[in-house]
Amino acid sequence: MKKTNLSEHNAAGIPSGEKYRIGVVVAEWNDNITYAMTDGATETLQHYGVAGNNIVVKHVPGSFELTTGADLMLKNDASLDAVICIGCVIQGETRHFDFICQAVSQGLTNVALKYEKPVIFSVLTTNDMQQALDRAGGKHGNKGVEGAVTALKMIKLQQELSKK
Ligand code: RBF
Repeated sequence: MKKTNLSEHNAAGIPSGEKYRIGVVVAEWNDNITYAMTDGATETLQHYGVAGNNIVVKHVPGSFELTTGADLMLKNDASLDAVICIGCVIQGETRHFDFICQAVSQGLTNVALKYEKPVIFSVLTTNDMQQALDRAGGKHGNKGVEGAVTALKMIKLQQELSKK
């Protein structure tokens, strides 16, 4: 069966996070959404063995600032294995949406390549609030949970490849 919703993940394929240290950067815009995603992410990390004191949560004003937030975290804490970036950008009447989405997706890619560490794009880009609610613990799961699972898988991949 094609898997479209990682929130219903298969525990068998998910690495243990026991030895991992993970940053979470959270945008405060649309915080009813981003805080629910953050809860989903941190609960999932702990469920898979990441110690509470190895989950470092920092807040930034809006999704545009996620890039700087992730960069600062990786620059100042070399023991982080990955950073999960959580935001919610909702389409408004102006083109602001396009600029923020473009900047943050490209910005986070650049940070990942700069530090050679997984930087996870858990940013909702929706037409309206209902679509965001549906993805922050609603009918389409919780994309924060998916971000956590993705981080665990990417750290494992990086560690496997860097041993060779
Ligand atoms: N930040 C978000 O995370 N989600 C949004 O939907 C969002 N919409 C914005 C709309 C406008 C018109 C402006 C000016 C900012 C918006 N921001 C949003 C904030 C943005 O990410 C950033 O914090 C500010 O532009 C300051 O750099």
